[in-house]
Amino acid sequence: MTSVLHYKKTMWPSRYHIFIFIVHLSSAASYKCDRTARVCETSLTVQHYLTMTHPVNSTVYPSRGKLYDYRVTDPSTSPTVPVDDVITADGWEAKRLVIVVNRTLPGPDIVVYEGQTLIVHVTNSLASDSVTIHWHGLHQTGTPYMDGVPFVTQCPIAAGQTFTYEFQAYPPGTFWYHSHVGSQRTKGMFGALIILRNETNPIPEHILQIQEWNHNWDSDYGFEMMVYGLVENRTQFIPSESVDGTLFSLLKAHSGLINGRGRYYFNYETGSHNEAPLTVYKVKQGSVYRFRAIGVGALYPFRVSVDGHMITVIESDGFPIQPMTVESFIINPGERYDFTLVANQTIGNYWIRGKTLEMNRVTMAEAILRYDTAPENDPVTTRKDCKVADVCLVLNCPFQFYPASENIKCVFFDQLRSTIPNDPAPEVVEGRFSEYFLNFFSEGMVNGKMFKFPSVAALSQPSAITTQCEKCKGMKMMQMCMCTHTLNLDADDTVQIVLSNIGSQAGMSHPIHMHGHSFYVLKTGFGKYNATTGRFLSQTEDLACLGSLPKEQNMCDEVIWANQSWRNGNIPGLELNNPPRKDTITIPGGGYVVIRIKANNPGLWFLHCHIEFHATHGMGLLLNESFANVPKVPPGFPTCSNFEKVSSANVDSKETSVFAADTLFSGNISVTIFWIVVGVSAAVILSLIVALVIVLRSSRKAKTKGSFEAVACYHAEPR
Ligand SMILES: [Cu+2]
Repeated sequence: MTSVLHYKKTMWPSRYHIFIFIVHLSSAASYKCDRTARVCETSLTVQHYLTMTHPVNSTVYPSRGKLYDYRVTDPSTSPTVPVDDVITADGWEAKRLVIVVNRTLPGPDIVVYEGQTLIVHVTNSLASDSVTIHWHGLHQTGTPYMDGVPFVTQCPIAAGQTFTYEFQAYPPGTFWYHSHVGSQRTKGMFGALIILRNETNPIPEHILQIQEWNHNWDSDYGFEMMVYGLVENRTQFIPSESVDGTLFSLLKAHSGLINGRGRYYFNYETGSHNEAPLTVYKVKQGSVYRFRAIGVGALYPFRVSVDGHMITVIESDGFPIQPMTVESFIINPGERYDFTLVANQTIGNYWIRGKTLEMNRVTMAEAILRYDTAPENDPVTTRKDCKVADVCLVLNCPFQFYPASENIKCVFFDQLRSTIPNDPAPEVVEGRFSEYFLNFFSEGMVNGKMFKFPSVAALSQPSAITTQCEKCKGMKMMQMCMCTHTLNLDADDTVQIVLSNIGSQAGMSHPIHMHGHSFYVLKTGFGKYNATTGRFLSQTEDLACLGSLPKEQNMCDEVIWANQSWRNGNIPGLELNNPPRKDTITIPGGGYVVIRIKANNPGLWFLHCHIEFHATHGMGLLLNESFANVPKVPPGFPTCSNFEKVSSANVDSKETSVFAADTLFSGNISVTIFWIVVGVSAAVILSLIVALVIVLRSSRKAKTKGSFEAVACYHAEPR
């Protein structure tokens, strides 16, 4: 605790660090569709690039918030290099290889209006990797094959190829696009996707994309280091610790970025840094602004605040909520929070701060809120001092308490209320209600299974899948099974899912993202905490794990309610009238979240942790939603297959058909339709046969034997 208070006093630049920073907010390459257009069309090119590189002026270095050619020895008398043309990241001069869209980090903003058709041509100009683009938060109703998940909704776009996405811009709100292949997202392949409502006089707005940054680690590197030994300078690495005392991660960030810009601090306590340029948000005194914050990072949640200003959160993941005014909010990878800010302070510069929840390290992102006519200087503002008489509200804590000494009160996401009229949670209807328990494990598992992508596009080639979980039987690696883990949902059922984070591997919180839906958040359940120190004490008692071992030693592959009377939706404390909706929700370590959807969007929807290397190493599964009703892919939609030569003798026809059978006959309605079709077909065929027999008998008398033989193939008799 002491260290945090200490950082609070000293980690921000002192008055000795007043530099000039000029950065334009949006990339010049941003795309905004005309309001009157029916169809909006744009192109994205994916390529490798380097940080701190100018396409003409070569290598650059930062000084006093500007960039200079590496040959410049006296910046005060030399021309600057345009900041907009350079991916600065945190200004670290040893260039990092990035994978970016249209040579910018983040990629260009895409801004369209609700209901427009968006067409995006994606060209993969990488030399070797394949890519896809997922449109995070969009429901893709009627176009599940445009969801951008490799080997689930489409074949990945190979190097040199172009794929065209086309879908309806729905729902309206703050979204983003990103690669869904490996760790490309945190190598830089992402950008904002804003779907505007058709409203008159919207307030001016800004986009705030926040992430951690590392000079040489990406998620792949971090994961391998974790698995095979994290030693640096002959010293074992110490994992970072969260506010509640639980271990966070070994993944080390050097800095944080807002809209692709940050700075590297040599020493947080003295405030010395590399003078890299930051993102500047310009505001006019007296005006109100909407900020669209997007968590685009790999792993760490950030607590976001603005010096001298309160934040009023009005929307999350595209769904409006009753406004909640707070000192700060916590945003996880994949989440979005829209907030309004009133520029009601003295004209000047103010820090926008994002700080991770790490207690034994400092990782922070910063940007500048600059009032019109304010000097182009670094702010000298300080963070709000939370006091007993003036407690700070923090929204979306993944734990129950901050230490009492911090004078912070947590507001949990499930305490928010939707402002959408007539949008209650889907009801429990007998026979049409299913409840599932999904336990997310730190090692990359859901209910003891590590998700394995098929080697074909599952949505359009279901019968070619060979990685079903049925094949796991007898093939478990230790206690894990790697397979295409799938949960079948019946059409139009009310589906309740209890997302949990319990068992022997419970620890850090997991932000879980569902494709194809915005679920209703009904309840969050926490473990036990010490209200004074904020330390985590024990896991929730609301859930139990099958097996003989106690929860803390149990893998918790099968979770149930501790009190069986809670089944069928009878859980105390559910908000059913105005629950907030979301597509990414954080499950607290040792706790759970109850969500509901109506299974009314046929498709194959990935449900996964949005911590990048958790997802790439198996923490996810597919919701196989009324597969029989899935819209057909457009003509000519690409297919793909494994290149391995498989003899027909090696094809396990029984197991191959399991997925197809589950998917084709997954719902009661589908089964009914199937039997109706079979019955009608049989009747038609029988009628045809009877008619033919009558015709043949009558013609036999009049025609030759030869002409009879010509149709005799309908008879089973040997000739
Ligand atoms: Cu996770």
